[in-house]
Amino acid sequence: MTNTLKEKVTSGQLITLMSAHNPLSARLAEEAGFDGIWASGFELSAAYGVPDASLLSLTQHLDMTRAIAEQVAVPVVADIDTGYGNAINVLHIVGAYARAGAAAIVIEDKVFPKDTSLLAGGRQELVRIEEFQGKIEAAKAAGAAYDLVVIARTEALIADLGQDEALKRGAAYAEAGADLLLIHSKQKTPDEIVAFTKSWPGTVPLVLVPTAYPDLTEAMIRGLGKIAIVIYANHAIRAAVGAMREVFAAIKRDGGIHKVDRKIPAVEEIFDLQRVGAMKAAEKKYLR
Ligand code: SPV
Ligand code: MG
Repeated sequence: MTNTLKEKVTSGQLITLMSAHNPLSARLAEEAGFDGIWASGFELSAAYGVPDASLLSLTQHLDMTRAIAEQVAVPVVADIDTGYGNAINVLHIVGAYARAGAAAIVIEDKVFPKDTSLLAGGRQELVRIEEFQGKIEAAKAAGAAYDLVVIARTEALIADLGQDEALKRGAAYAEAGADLLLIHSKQKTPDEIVAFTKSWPGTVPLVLVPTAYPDLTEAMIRGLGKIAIVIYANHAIRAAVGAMREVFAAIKRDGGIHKVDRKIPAVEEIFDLQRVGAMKAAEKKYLR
């Protein structure tokens, strides 16, 4: 099977990924026209009601990645956090993600257990560069048979280690064989990311997650060059939370569902998202 994500990266167009925490949100993202799905650790953690701090098991995230990949045609990029341990854990799990249908994995250079990146005062401790190079090499080796894209993510700016450290780590990760580099930032303006992009020698293309600096538009990202992928990393769960809060409050306020009914998607829309039509067609064909 050809890796369509790899083809898109090679084509030079800016790839947009939307987050998902289940197959339904992934299907909605595909329907909206995103190029691929971000199987986000943050979103899945939030969906389980727990912090994004290495609390969910590998199996929980792997199973959700598989369930998502089974329901969409666009490529799925799996957020494997720190790789659930050391390079041996990475070697052990990356093939499983590829077999689950992931087109790419993103692995970050924080210590296990990690803390989420955008939390004020979060624990942001990085592993040694050599150790992370070993993890990247393990991921490449385990993914080779599947043509898996390996994206190395540095948290140097998240950990306040500065541009030089971020550039040094990026270069070391590209040297270790990473296909792309995700550079994460928690600054409220794009300045830090713009400065990094300008200094980046372009050894491998970059991946951005503009959650903290939402003013950086796709047009601006294209203008910067060197950036292959933009990830909208938590907009499915935030949209879901906003929509549920609003509807639940309205039902309580109105004392029934009589007012909201016309404002929310009809049950038939959900049937469509469940592909009930295809099942009905199959019933005609196979049920005797
Ligand atoms: C995620 O969506 O799980 C991410 C992006 O890794 S962030 O939450 O910003 O770390
Ligand atoms: Mg994550």
